[in-house]
Amino acid sequence: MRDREYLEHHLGTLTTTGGTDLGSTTAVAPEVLKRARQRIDVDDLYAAVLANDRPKLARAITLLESTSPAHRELAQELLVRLLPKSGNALRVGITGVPGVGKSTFIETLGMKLIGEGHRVAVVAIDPSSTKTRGSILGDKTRMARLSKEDSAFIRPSPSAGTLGGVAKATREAIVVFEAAGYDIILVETVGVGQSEVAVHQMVDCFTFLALAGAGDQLQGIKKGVLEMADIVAINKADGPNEKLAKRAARDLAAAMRMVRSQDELWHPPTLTMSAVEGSGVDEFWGYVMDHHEVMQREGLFEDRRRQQQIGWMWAMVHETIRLRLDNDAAVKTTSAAMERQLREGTTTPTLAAQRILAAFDGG
Ligand SMILES: Nc1nc2c(ncn2[C@@H]2O[C@H](COP(=O)(O)OP(=O)(O)OP(=O)(O)O)[C@@H](O)[C@H]2O)c(=O)[nH]1
Ligand SMILES: [Mg+2]
Repeated sequence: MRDREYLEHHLGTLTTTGGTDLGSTTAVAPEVLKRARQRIDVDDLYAAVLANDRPKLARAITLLESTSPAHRELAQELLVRLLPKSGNALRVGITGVPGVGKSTFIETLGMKLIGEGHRVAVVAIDPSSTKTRGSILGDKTRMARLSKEDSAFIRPSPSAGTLGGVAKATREAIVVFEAAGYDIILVETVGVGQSEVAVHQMVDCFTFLALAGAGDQLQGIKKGVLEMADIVAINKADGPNEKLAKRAARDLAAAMRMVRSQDELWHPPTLTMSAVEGSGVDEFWGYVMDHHEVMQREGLFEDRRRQQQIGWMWAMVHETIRLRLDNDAAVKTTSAAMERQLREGTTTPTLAAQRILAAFDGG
């Protein structure tokens, strides 16, 4: 039922024009906005979000993901009103290579949390996903129990677009979920490209799931991710794999000590767990709580959120400029000419760059 609801809202009146973007850089014509307003009642959506009306919550988020300029404008109206009601959830990021068990873990953790009386929203960032429909259903089957719970809401990644656009939609979805009273937000991202950095920018606690390798190798671990992680967990520590996982956890703990300063107020713990069997999940959440307590006590919690707001603002500025640059007619003409001249060896990259920027400034 929920899948159908979800798809209906995707395929219904709020059509997206493909790809999630930061939206238009030009003003919306008043008559276009008026027509959009006739179909989308912001007052009604606002009240419905606060009342946690599930179909309308989905609709509000679809509105945020829309690339139509009129929808973008209405979405911002809705967000501005919801913003004072948001900010009260704990936001936890969960990253790790494809197949490490993030969705399985979120299902187990989510069930535990709603059992304790929490309301859990799950969002995802997967800018590489072009098979949106497939992954919606895929994720829902992986979280089969959680997706049936009234205290949980699973929202798959917006359809493929720029990472900036996808991250923006997810961040805005968090505002909506918080206003609707969800007190824990879990953000899943696949550990490829820059999506981890984007998630780190929007969560209070950033966790990293890893696997023990075939030997005693650790798999898929980038130094950058260890630098960001607040908690590290080796998943699939079950059956014959358990011993290997324990050893991997020790190695990883040592690696963490190398990349992290000992002066930090929080020393990221490394644990083993099994998302399938549920072992280690309580311990994991205990660390999330410990981390939260330390951050609050040291005044770092609010600091981090404020830093994120500033980082977010600049990300929007950079992304918007990049979009404008890419879509600028004068830039397109000049850059074609500059690329030709570079191939012919009749200009230098510096001069060519100057010409393109001059075209942009003049256009
Ligand atoms: N043995 C074992 N298998 C697990 C565990 N957690 C997940 N799996 C299995 O690993 C596979 C991948 O799990 P997912 O939860 O889909 O992994 P994911 O990280 O969400 O994958 P992507 O969304 O594709 O990045 C599935 O077949 C799971 O059943 C675990 O703790 N132990
Ligand atoms: Mg997954």
